[in-house]
Amino acid sequence: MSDLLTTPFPGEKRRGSWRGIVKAQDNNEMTGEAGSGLTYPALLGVLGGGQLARMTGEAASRLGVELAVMEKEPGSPAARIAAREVVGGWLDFDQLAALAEGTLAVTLENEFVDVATLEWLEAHGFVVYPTARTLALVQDKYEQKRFMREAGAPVVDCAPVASVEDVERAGAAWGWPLALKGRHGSYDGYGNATLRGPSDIAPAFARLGFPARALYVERWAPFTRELAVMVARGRDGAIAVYPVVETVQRDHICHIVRAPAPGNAAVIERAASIAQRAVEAIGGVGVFGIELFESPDGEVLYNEIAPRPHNSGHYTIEGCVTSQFENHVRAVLGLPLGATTMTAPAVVMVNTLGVRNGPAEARGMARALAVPGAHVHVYGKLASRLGRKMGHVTALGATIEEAEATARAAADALDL
Ligand code: AIR
Repeated sequence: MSDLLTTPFPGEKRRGSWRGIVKAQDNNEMTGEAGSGLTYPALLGVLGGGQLARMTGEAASRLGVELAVMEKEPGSPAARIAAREVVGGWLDFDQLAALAEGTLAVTLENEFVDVATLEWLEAHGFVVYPTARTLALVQDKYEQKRFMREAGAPVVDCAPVASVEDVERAGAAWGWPLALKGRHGSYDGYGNATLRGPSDIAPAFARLGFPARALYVERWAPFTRELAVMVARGRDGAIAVYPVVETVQRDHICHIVRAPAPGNAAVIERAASIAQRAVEAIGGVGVFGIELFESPDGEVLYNEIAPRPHNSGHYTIEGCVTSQFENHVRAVLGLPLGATTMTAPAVVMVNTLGVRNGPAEARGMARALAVPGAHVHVYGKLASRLGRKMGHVTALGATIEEAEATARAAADALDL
């Protein structure tokens, strides 16, 4: 099993020895004294038109920056608040040119964009962040983990899968259960399976669509909770790290985010440091969401990085001095990053997922809006689907319990 990464969790031992740091493209024309202005109309191109693009647009708008949005279907949530809507697939180069023309920079809001799309934009002289290089380093989750591990991050053992035998060998080496995961395009737990033994392999292959979908297998990592950190990195390499948060998933989808994550200060510090180093290792520019696991013995394990604003950072809109979306805009435009300090001792975000299939309708809105202190966000998706992310609620408080009670009360009232 030459491809198996068989070292046990390296944890602390590897800290301080990160290798393979990619230098950012230092294209910093707007942060210097001489060029510290924007010219208007100022357009930011975004590949993807979902809620992340829409919230990026809200933040951009306050800086006088408007969005050009490209999505496969017309009428996406972000397109409806954008100055320019372009409809097309990622490799529709005429439409890509139409998106990028006249923009200050082009960014993305989901990592399913083709690397070739970013390469085409870069080759045609457009400013693109995150870069094609950065996206290429993270898009294949197996390669991402291998890269991060080689760079010194504490990453759980994993191996690519080409056959049933590969998984059986992993089981023999690491024991059962194992996690079988999609290498591309899986988020919110879509495309993952738990294997309790060899007889689970064939059904999991069928369910996950192997071999059409490439898979990798991962050693089972018992963890006590999930942590996440948003990190913003500017074109000049400046770093702004947000507070470490605790995330709670329900059916593999982010359900609650608690900020700051309660718990041992050393654990929190380690999580922040792993996240910062991960973004530096890939030469990231923009904001990045890093998901981590805390193990029962207080180790912190790297799970994955998203090269974009992230659900675990929605709390920053009201909960931090500068939101993840504003810092994303600042970073990709070459503007100075803003403070990531929290605006309250405790902030909690609760997601509101679709409870029916059909045209979207914000039932319960009046009751949700009547909850004092609840910041209600509805993404304006035209169709609801069971489990689809339709909105979220954030509340600030003196304690996590207080904030959570407020956020839950409003989220429970919403019926999207
Ligand atoms: N998204 C991207 N990667 C992960 C997530 N959650 C966001 C992006 C994308 C939207 O989810 O904003 O455009 C797609 O949501 P949906 O409900 O249409 O699948």
